[in-house]
Amino acid sequence: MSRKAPRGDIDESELSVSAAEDHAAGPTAVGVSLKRAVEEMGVRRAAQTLLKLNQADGFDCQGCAWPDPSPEHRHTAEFCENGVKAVSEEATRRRAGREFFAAHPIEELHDRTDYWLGRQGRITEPMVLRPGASHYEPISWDEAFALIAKHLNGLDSPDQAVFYTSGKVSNEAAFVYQLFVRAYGTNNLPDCSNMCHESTSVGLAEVIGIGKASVTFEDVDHAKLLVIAGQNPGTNHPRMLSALEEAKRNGAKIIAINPLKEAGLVRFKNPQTPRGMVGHGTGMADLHLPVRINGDLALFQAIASLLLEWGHLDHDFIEQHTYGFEAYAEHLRGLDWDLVLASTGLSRDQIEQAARMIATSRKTVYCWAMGLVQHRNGVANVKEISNLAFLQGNIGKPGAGLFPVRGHSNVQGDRTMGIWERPPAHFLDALRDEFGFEPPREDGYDAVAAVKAFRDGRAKVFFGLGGNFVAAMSDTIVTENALRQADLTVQVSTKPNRSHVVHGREALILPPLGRSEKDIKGGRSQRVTVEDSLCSVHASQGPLEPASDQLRSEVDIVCSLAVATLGDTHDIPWTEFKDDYRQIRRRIGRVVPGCAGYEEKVDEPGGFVLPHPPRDTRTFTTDKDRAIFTVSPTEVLHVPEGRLLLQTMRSHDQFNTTIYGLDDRYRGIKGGRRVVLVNPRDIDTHQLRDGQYVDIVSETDDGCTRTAPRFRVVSYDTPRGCAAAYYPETNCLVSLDAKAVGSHQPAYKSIVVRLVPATPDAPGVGRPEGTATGEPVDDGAETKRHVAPQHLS
Ligand SMILES: Nc1nc2c(c(=O)[nH]1)N[C@H]1C(S)=C(S)[C@@H](COP(=O)(O)OP(=O)(O)OC[C@H]3O[C@@H](n4cnc5c(=O)[nH]c(N)nc54)[C@H](O)[C@@H]3O)O[C@H]1N2
Ligand SMILES: Nc1nc2c(c(=O)[nH]1)N[C@H]1C(S)=C(S)[C@@H](COP(=O)(O)OP(=O)(O)OC[C@H]3O[C@@H](n4cnc5c(=O)[nH]c(N)nc54)[C@H](O)[C@@H]3O)O[C@H]1N2
Ligand code: SF4
Ligand SMILES: [Mo]
Repeated sequence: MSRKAPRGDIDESELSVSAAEDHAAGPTAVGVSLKRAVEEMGVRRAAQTLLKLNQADGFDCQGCAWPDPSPEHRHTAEFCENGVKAVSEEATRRRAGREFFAAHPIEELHDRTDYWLGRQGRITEPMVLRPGASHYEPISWDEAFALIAKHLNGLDSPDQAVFYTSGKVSNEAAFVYQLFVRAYGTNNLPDCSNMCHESTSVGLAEVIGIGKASVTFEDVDHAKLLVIAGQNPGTNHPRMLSALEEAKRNGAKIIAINPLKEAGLVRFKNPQTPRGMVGHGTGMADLHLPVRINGDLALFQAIASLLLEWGHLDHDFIEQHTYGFEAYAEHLRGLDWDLVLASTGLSRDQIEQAARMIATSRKTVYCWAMGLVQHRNGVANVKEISNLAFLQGNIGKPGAGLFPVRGHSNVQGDRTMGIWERPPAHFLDALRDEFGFEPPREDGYDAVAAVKAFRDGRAKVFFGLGGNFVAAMSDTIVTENALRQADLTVQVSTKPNRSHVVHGREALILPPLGRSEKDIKGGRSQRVTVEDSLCSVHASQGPLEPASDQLRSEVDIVCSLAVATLGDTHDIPWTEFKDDYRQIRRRIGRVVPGCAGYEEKVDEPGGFVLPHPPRDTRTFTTDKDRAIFTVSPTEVLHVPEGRLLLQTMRSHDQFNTTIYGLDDRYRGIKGGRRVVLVNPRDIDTHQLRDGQYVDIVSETDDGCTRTAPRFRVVSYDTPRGCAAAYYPETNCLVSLDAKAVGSHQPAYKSIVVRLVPATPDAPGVGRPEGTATGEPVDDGAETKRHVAPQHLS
């Protein structure tokens, strides 16, 4: 058994652990940013790029979907450490050209981690893997489009094709993509949102009529209280800390609800201020509630029951704007506090403290991210935090509202543009009226359903516009085996990743321009548009020369594919679209609600804000034409004896499946990623040792055990019974059927696991014995075992 890391790949024996940090950003962040920028881009290119990042005349950061302040409030350096990492990753000088693919057979690439693959640099030309071939080889764009068209036109039904989207795709590319897919004849448009804020979209749509945040940037500034639940802004939305600092300066308080004491929610050293660079910085959370994983629903209900008991309600709002209050109040009156304490792991005193802060705030903003939604009851969690806001009328008034903080920089915009497997009828009607064809009306596959369709042979062609589907999805081994059944897999990707090495019978990689790059078409420099977490739409234009002269924009790729596949069967001017994006925006203005006059509106510096009825006028377009209180049962997620509840999260040195580096600085983990954070008392009761190597084993309803081998146990301040590890290494533990009720979002954050001492107890990288293929091992016992190879990261 190999215990040495492949050359240049992750060597977990280098892993070191120190105490978690008590603040985010500060001078270290500036140092790390500059170092990363210069290493990847060189000094000149780094300066050229960063001065345009998040500026009104520049390009939108490829990192998260945190909004920009209005143009007059922007700094010259309007970005964070992780924004610099995101840009550096794209604007790197490294190249994975044809020589790279010629030098590395697919078999070798298959054993590499996503970290190593990503570090090889930008892909420079289209590549194809012919049936049975050992290497990817160059192919012309025209030949590539013809090959895809041949496959698509050869299917028995358009529903045998699946078109995935990741949330970096611009509004223009997203619009033409969904148009092409529907003109081709299917709604199979799963996206990263299915794994991300799907529970938010479903839950909010039900209770307020729209699945988006109800606040503005100013509301955050003027809030008196911010409740931040299941979110780690110091790492994942770092500029949010500046907004929180500003709010605190205006007198706001913060409650953090999180199993972990995340550094960014303890203290922030703002690099834009002297106090942040040399002083103590700003204290963030006034109260941290170290809730047990999945204890939020019970916590929100307990707080609500106290508000009810103490009479801190906005009766006018409840009466005029809500439905279902009585049933909800009835449920709260009967709340079982024993269940609450068991579920939350908190004391009554801690909960009362939070309730008092909420009771006395007249303007509260509720923020959340993955910690609330990636659970079986993710939709119920979203509805429950909404209940809490409704009780005090904290929606549709200044300084208050619901704020799901989105992930990918344009994930929200892609949905607005129609990337959705369950499109509403009015959107399809508008497409029909504008383009003169009848779009398919049946719902398509979401991410989980798409995997099942490949697994069961119902789908044959996978097309991914960005992202890294196989690595991001749950149930890695099942997902990989499913995608291997495909006739053709196509990935539109900037850099090599796992979805290229887990491929169908034939495979293509199509390299697009990145957002930081100039996009010249028809002699004119084209801009694109994006939407942030606060429904603000603005333009983005890259300043850099493209990584290769072979790259094509995503708009071009989609329109060219449409021409190759559909010919002139539809009256859609694909070539005009591809040569002049204003023509696309004109159509967006006519089809997408709230986008009339799109071109003129995005001409404004800073763009425009899409309408949001609850935010703007307290109008709720729900079934009841009111905000709806809902009743969800109070539950405790049952964790059998000897097991722990595992959440899978991001380190400070990754963007989803793109691993930038191996340091999770704020949590004190350096030089490796295969760690499992466990409460010290659980380490004792489970008869483990700090630093010991264990296999993480999950047992799921399908009777299988799933194993992620060789993780180092790290003693960490997390609630009893709870553990944490990084994604995507642990995705193999989440069964496809572990998903949220109502939204089908994988339950990545509540996995019941046990930790089994690994043998031999030594560090290293390599495949564990007997699991080379990653196939389920049927060892004759009642259950099947899925053991993931260790390189799955
Ligand atoms: N640098 C960087 N930025 C990113 C990303 C990235 O990978 N890297 N990814 C982007 C994307 S796509 C997204 S969706 C966002 C994700 O942003 P986050 O949602 O902040 O990301 P996670 O790391 O998944 O962390 C979730 C937080 O929830 C907590 N948590 C886990 N389980 C529970 C629970 O049951 N209850 C509560 N209350 N808390 C819980 C965890 O301790 C952690 O602090 O970030 C975006 N921004
Ligand atoms: N266990 C666990 N699993 C999770 C999560 C979790 O918290 N825990 N989080 C989930 C969430 S919130 C999300 S959003 C998904 C993420 O799922 P995805 O969006 O599918 O994954 P990413 O890692 O963001 O995609 C990275 C790849 O995108 C390509 N890329 C980068 N920039 C561009 C570009 O400009 N254009 C194109 N065409 N390609 C580009 C690169 O080739 C890179 O390898 O993962 C989900 N999976
Ligand atoms: S907060 Fe998000 S969008 Fe802003 S610079 Fe940082 S990574 Fe980019
Ligand atoms: Mo996400």
